[in-house]
Amino acid sequence: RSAYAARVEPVFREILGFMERSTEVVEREFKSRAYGKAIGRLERSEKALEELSREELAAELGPQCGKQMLKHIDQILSTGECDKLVALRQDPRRAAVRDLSQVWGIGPVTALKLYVEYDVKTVNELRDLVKNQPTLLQPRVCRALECYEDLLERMPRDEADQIRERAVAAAKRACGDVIADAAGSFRRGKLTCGDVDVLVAKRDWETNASAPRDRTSVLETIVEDLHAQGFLTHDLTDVTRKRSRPEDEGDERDQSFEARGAGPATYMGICKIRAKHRRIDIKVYDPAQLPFALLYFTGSDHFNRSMRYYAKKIGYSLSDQGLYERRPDGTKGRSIACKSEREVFEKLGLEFREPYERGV
Ligand code: DCP
Ligand code: MG
Ligand code: MN
Repeated sequence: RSAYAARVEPVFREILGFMERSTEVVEREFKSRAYGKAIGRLERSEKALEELSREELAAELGPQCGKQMLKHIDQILSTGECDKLVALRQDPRRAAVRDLSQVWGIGPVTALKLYVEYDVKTVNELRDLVKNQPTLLQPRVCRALECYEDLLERMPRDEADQIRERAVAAAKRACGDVIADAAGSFRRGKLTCGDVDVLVAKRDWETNASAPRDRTSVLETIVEDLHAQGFLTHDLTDVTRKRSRPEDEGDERDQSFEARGAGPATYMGICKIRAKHRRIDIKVYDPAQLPFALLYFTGSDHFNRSMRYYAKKIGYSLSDQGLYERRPDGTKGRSIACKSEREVFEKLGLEFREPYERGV
């Protein structure tokens, strides 16, 4: 790496880290998400970065490297620091946003609002406030807030394995001939997992494409079963439309439980195992989509991003639901069927990578 890139990158990464946790605050200082893009360009650059001049580095960063960013780069290069970043590290708004946005369902926008409008700086202060104003947060965010301490922890792998087994057993009870397994960090072989990501598809749908309501009803059966066992303790998605509340619309995350169009039925919730609350996600897909869903939900998200980027570069579009040819206008063209994850790599002309080789 060039001396320039080596000095600029860590500072950019810090700015980016701040952006991911506290967009609103940081955007006032740094105006845009350009730093994330800039790092992406540095990572993907095919140039020998050690040969680049300051101007060439700026060119390599692309159009997002405007006057402001160049000013920051110059300061970083001459002093190793960036004044705005120094100020940001001490900004009380940022500290509050960083703390509050660790609660599931609270994003930077809500966190900043809580700080500005209610002077809430910590999760404990938020709990006190919610006691007096129970409707301040959405019910599912209140539920997540109850388990806040547990959910901060990553779970050991053997515990994730037990959750996986419980969910797979429930899926088998729900529809017999079923394909069900854990994706995510568990499938990548990680020693700890933030949650367990379970993918389900009913085998006999292979010959008879599944309707959205079928995927929804299979998911409902699985979720009811796990509730009846006392395994699931809190829902973070509304399990039925009847229970969904109008004020839940326009949330920072998509909360729909029901399958929509060709998409999966999705459940997010909290289960209890060994006296700890743990996060579990369950998704029911059409089996034709399963190889793509498995690839997508195995991640890592960084691996996905680079694979999607590559697919796009060679004229395809890759998602959790399929691989498509890309028309010149950027819209999806013909869908390319794949029977396995391995086939998706093949169709893109890529060497297969085992899940444990797909990033941290
Ligand atoms: N994913 C993605 N882009 C996102 C979110 C998720 O590509 N914005 C994919 C890649 C992830 C997978 O979904 O690996 C599962 O998401 P998780 O958030 O559960 O991430 P992991 O399972 O990889 O890690 P963790 O152990 O923190 O759950
Ligand atoms: Mg996960
Ligand atoms: Mn997950």
